Amino acid sequence: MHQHLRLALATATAAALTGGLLTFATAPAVAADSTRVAQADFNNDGKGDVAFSAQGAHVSGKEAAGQLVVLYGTSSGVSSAKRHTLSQNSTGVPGTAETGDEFGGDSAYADFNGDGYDDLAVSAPTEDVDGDTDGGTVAILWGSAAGITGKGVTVTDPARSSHDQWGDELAAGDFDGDGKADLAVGSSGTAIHVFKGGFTTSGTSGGRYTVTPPIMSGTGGPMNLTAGDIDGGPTDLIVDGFETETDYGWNRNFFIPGSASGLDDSAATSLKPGVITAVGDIDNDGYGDIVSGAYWNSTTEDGTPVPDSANGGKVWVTYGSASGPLTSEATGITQNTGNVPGTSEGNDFFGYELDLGDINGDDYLDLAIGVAGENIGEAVNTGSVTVLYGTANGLNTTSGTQSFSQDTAGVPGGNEDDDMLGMDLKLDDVTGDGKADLIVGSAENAGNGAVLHLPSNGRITTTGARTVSPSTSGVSTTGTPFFGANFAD
Ligand SMILES: [Ca+2]
Ligand SMILES: [Ca+2]
Ligand SMILES: [Ca+2]
Ligand SMILES: [Ca+2]
Repeated sequence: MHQHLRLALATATAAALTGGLLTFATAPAVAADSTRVAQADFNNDGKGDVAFSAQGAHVSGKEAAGQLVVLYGTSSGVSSAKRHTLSQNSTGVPGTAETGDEFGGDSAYADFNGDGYDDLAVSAPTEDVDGDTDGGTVAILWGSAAGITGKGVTVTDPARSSHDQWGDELAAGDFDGDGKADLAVGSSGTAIHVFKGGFTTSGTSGGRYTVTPPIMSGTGGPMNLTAGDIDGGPTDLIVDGFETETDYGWNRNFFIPGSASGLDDSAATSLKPGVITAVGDIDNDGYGDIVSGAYWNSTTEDGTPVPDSANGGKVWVTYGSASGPLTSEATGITQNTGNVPGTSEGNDFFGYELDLGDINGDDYLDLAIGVAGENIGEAVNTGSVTVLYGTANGLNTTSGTQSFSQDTAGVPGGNEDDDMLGMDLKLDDVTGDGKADLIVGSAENAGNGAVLHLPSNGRITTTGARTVSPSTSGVSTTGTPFFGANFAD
């Protein structure tokens, strides 16, 4: 979620001024989940780890230089006790922490060098590079038995003069099916640069090529990149962008299939809209399914745009198949669908963030939905999270649904204005029991941010719930660090 933080910053500012969320925005970052959902394990101990940004953090007095926080899974879940907090001033991390770099802006994990430890690609998308304002930088930080300790290399921008914000979007996947993880890097331009796997610890990749989805130029490039296998072949890429054929401001997603020769943009097809996407196999048929959050720019069933003010957000679910995404059969879910908790109201931002994971261990992936703009009682934009469970027939919207806010019994904290609970989230098994736990970011305390941990006992439970805060994690609460605004996917 790169652009997600900018949204959050803009939103917080606007909220402070107007008492309401902005109705425009660009996006958040999402997951490289494939059909079985690959969660990060940076220290290879069998327990999922989570990495997220505090990209607005002051570092050595430099505003929004940015930090990256990695929480390691334990049998009791994640806490600030087992973590690394890194900046560009940390030993081994390329670069230097400077004002406005926004280190941590986006991040994506995979075992890039094939040593068994997941590694983390991380950007500082608004870092100035050799006089190029907001040129952006990308680094890969290597995993190890000790986790992400800071040792890393720069992924050099091969076309600096043709775009800015190198690394504004990152996604990792095996797009050519050779068994080596590739890295897709977006920027302010339309071309996506793909570094082929076979990375060495000194940073050499196995080659490079570009793909160009049919998104409009001049709109800041793609909003989000999400890797996942939709058609049973090599990993595919979902691009959240803007449709070339329609008016500016109308967002559209694209499916770019992987192939033995890598991502094939000539075979790109259009998807339902949404500015944040996750991929995983909900119905356990072997094909990854696409969920996209159209939280500010939703549609009617025939695809006609609906003004944001008229809806609270929609999540489109497009199931995969051997022939690719079954877009014509996609279904839209809102808070008014079936027994989905809540009621759809303008600017609820239902679908602000999404992630898929298997909460109950039944091999059907379950969906967590951020509703970051939800008003509850007197608390404006306090936010909530909805959980829907997967079945052989897809997501169950009639029974078994769950919803959590900070006023839910057992959840730490309380609902306050502009907490924006659900501004990012992850469903990862951080306890190692085979059941995915829920990790939720918020803008708690005027943009300081916080990360809420809700374990699974077969369902998401508040037993064992805890909050991880910036102040216990080595992140200054000066300014608006937005601790937990953007999770690595
Ligand atoms: Ca681990
Ligand atoms: Ca590795
Ligand atoms: Ca499926
Ligand atoms: Ca499940």
